[in-house]
Amino acid sequence: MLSRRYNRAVPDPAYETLLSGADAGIVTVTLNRPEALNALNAVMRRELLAAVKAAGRDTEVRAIVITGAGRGFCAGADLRGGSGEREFRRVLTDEYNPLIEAIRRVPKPVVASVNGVAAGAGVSLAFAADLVVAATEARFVPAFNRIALVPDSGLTRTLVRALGRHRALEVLLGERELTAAEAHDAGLVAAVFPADDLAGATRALALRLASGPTGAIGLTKRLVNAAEDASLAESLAVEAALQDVAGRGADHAEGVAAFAEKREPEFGGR
Ligand code: T3D
Repeated sequence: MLSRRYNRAVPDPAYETLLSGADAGIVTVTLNRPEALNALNAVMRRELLAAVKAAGRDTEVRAIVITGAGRGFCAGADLRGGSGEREFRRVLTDEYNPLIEAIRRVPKPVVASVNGVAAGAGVSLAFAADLVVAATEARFVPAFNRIALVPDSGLTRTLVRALGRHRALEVLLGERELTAAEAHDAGLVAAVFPADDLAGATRALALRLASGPTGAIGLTKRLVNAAEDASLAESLAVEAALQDVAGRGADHAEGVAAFAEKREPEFGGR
């Protein structure tokens, strides 16, 4: 249940590295280590996963927004610990990958509101969201090769699918950052706004999503996830199965009634 009734992100005693706010069916999670451009340390990775899962469980939450405090969105892995003795496979398998999967699987729309620079796994995090909106000065810096690492947290797949092999390699090997405008042109970013307008535009988008047919939105997200890997036959079968679920929801009945009565539907999210 949404226990916190406020419309801006504030310190939450449950979290050390996040601000969190909830109202109107929207949970806003703000990465809050601005002195490190919101780099992901172990605590933040754990807390962000917990926040996404909690929002997924809360039946009153109908949209999730992820953004950053200060001038950055997220600078990827926290590098302040140095390069020695890092357990890359374990950390990726146990911490980053579950976070990316949770964002992809949570049956509610997730909006990344990219307020500034994103780098490394911060780019992966932004593009794991369902809809990405960005400030004009936001930029997407691959960063991995610069410190002799490889892309992770899903970025290879995202970029190859969005840009194609050669442009993805140009970005990843050339360490060529994408501006917000370039990411928009590539279809990775839905819309770009002046910095001062980003929060308002994000809220308008989240409100629209949160007043939509939440069940059908969650099932549509599941279909899109499945369609990325499925054959046509598999995709058709999953569509049929999930349409059966959506078609039994109260929001579908409301949508049909509103159509017949020539009025706007009022979706309750069920
Ligand atoms: O072990 C694992 O976790 C495995 C997983 C790896 C996945 C990854 O994400 S690898 C990639 C890690 N990230 C990076 O390599 C990015 C490093 N940062 C940068 O390249 C630049 O900071 C930016 C391009 C993001 C922004 O540049 P700029 O000039 O706008 O800011 P800045 O001056 O470089 O940074 C501002 C502060 O943030 C600065 O602190 P200071 O000097 O003011 O006290 C800087 O040290 C700090 N900061 C930036 N990025 C990180 C960071 N602190 C810790 N970790 C960071 N990643």
